[in-house]
Amino acid sequence: MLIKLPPNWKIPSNEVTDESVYRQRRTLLKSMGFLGAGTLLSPSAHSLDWFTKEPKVTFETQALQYEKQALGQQVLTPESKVISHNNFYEFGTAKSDPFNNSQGFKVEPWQLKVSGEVENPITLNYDDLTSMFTLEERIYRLRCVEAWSMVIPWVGFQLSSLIAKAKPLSTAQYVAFETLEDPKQMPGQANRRLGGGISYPYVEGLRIDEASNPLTLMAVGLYGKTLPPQNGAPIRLVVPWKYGFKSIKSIVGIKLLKTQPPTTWNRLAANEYGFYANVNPEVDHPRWSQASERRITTGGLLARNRIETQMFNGYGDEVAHLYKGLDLRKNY
Ligand SMILES: Nc1nc2c(c(=O)[nH]1)N[C@H]1C(S)=C(S)[C@@H](COP(=O)(O)O)O[C@H]1N2
Ligand SMILES: [Mo]
Repeated sequence: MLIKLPPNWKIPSNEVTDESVYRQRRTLLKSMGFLGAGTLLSPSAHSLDWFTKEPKVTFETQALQYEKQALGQQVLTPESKVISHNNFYEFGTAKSDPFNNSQGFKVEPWQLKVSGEVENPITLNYDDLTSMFTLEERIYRLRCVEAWSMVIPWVGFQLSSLIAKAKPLSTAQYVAFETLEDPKQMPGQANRRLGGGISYPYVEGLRIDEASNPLTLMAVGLYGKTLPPQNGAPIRLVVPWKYGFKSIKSIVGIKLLKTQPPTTWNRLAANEYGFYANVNPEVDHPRWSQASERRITTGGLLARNRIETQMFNGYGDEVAHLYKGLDLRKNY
């Protein structure tokens, strides 16, 4: 008898909740007089501010058609936090910069070129991004190397489907990704201080077997709508078992290669950021522990939400086999 089990990422883990809890909390905070006036001056005042301020959205997102994933037991990070607490150095290094500096970002027209060691190089235009493949929802944990994490309902398609369309040659061993370079639109690329001193365009890479893993997602949306700029519009990578910096945003180029490509954070500080960057609670960052993380969920000012970090961010069943025989202390 064939028993078809759902993949691990579909199986719920924590307790059920959703954004309504967060809204109730806001109402409560408001009634207690916490919201509105920016009177607190401690460092936590700032986090209260970005947790509770309704972001001023001017960029227009569109509703997507996609196969929904059951919410199950995951505690989603509220949309308001997913879109206002970001790392996207092209728009500035502060967590609120990407939102604040990207609302005028132009995503149309867009071109995503797939090239290199392939039989069939292809270019996807803006409309192709959401129409070439059946879109599905994937609720994934996102674990930043800075030790905070979120649970995000992405919408997208497997990178493996795109790679298959390009017909990889047997010589293709790695996949390189490149973000748009446009200093006129991306102030962090025009100003070294604002852009954190990293060299642009931002580049990332995966081994071909990592790129082909069913978990590896090309996201075109979140919370059922097209991506806002600060989250990597119009298309970004999501590799849920790796530290967030691998999940490169606003991609214009995907190139299949024979050899391992350079990656932005590894280039900047090789002793701190490896090529693999698999989430691993046993291998600390040279400057901080990776054993636990601050889960950003529905809690406000007083929420601690410190949880233990899981090996491969909890996706070991799907990906541990990729690293058999590899020393994960050396290959961090
Ligand atoms: N091009 C580009 N991609 C990027 C980054 C960046 O600065 N530039 N930051 C990375 C980091 S460190 C993280 S944690 C995630 C954050 O994704 P989110 O803002 O959608 O949560 O994006 C990653 N992708
Ligand atoms: Mo990150």
